[in-house]
Amino acid sequence: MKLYFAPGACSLSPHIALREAGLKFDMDKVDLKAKTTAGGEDYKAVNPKGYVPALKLDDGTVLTEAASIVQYIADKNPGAKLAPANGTTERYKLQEILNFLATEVHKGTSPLFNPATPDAYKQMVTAKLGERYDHLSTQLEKQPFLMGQNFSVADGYLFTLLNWTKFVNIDMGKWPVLKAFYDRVAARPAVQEALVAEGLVKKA
Ligand SMILES: N[C@@H](CCC(=O)N[C@@H](CS)C(=O)NCC(=O)O)C(=O)O
Repeated sequence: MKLYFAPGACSLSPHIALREAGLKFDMDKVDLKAKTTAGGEDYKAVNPKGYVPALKLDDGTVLTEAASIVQYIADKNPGAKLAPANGTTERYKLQEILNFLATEVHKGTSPLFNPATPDAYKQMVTAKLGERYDHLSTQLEKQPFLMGQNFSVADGYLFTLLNWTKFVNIDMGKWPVLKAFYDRVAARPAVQEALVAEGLVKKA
């Protein structure tokens, strides 16, 4: 398998999942402006949508969309318990959370990275995002992880999205429960390995 990633982007979520699952994989860094990879590939030929993440399987199939990729990874090693079994109500709950993260939080944050976004719109987006953080905070007040007592692929995704707050001028101090969650997930060895591999933190 090969993960196409950009440091600190949403591809960090499947990257964490791959390490949590203990799977073997290669990585290829994507230049999102040039749409080329460090390995010398034309990235648009890999993922015509031109964005990360993409996961190329050993048979050549390319999976895209973070919420789908992380479920594939979880199912590759059920023993790691990164997702409830397919077909169970709990699995639909996981999909509900992944979809919320993808559409409300991930895409709710994206405009804040764009220098062309007008300030008034940035304020609206930040306020709406605050409501989403409030919801997540209420959930995580009751339990350590989004699905309950155990870490799942949804937690790696939320960690990735919360990691962006420092770049978009959002003060996590307003959501101490989310900050505690962030620190809890950051302390996981697989997460540290992913951060080091992407050059986001130095090896301890
Ligand atoms: N719908 C996609 C969105 C992926 C996405 O937004 N990727 C960003 C990085 S976080 C990207 O590569 N942007 C560059 C571009 O759109 O050209 C998913 O959920 O995986």
